[in-house]
Amino acid sequence: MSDKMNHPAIQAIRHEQTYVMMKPDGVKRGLTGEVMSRISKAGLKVVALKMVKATEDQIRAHYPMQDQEWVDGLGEKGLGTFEKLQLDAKEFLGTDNKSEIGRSVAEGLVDYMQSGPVVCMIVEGIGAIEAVRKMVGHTLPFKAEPGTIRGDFSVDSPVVANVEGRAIQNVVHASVVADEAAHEISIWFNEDEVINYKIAGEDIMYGKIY
Ligand code: IDP
Ligand code: MG
Repeated sequence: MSDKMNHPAIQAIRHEQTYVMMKPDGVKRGLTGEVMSRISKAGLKVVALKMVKATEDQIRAHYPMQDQEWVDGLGEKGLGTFEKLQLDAKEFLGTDNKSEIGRSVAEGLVDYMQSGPVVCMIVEGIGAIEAVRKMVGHTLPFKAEPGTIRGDFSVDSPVVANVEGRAIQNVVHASVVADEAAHEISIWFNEDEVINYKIAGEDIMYGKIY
């Protein structure tokens, strides 16, 4: 092995970690094994794992509930779909204000994530954050490509969800960027819950095979 392989920058790429969580609908539908299988087959390693009944405080810490931009973004996602379908959001939701809609979606999310067990995982490997996010697919199930977890296993729409006053049920959560991953890992796991071990494919998938 080249000495450069031990360079901290290379090791950081090699051991990148992301936070993945089966949401209550995914757990109840028995999709945890399917999702873990896809992650493992891609060569990524689950280094921490547990099923919990999330508390309200954990959910409020997990999502950036105080970040107005994030809240507005939640409102905008739904509004875009109303516009596309030429539906008047005001008629169905009583408002077309992105902040108001976003706040109500965020509160729905707090209820959704407590509606059953979640399965929490730390997933490690080269480019793990982006790799898992690509596997997970678009937030809105009807926009998620076939082949992605959300595309293959969910079909929800923000219009239907917002009119019903609930969050979109899209099977799984995954971090988008490194800061988010670090924050989420710190919410759900203590350091002593992370286990280092070697997976069977590690030498083949992460090293020279000739
Ligand atoms: P992400 O889960 O793909 O990262 P975020 O924008 O972070 O998407 O939203 C968090 C979660 O909030 C989504 O996974 C989904 O469950 C829910 N959500 C997002 N947008 C809407 C919406 O317009 N209506 C209802 N629920 C939504
Ligand atoms: Mg997100």
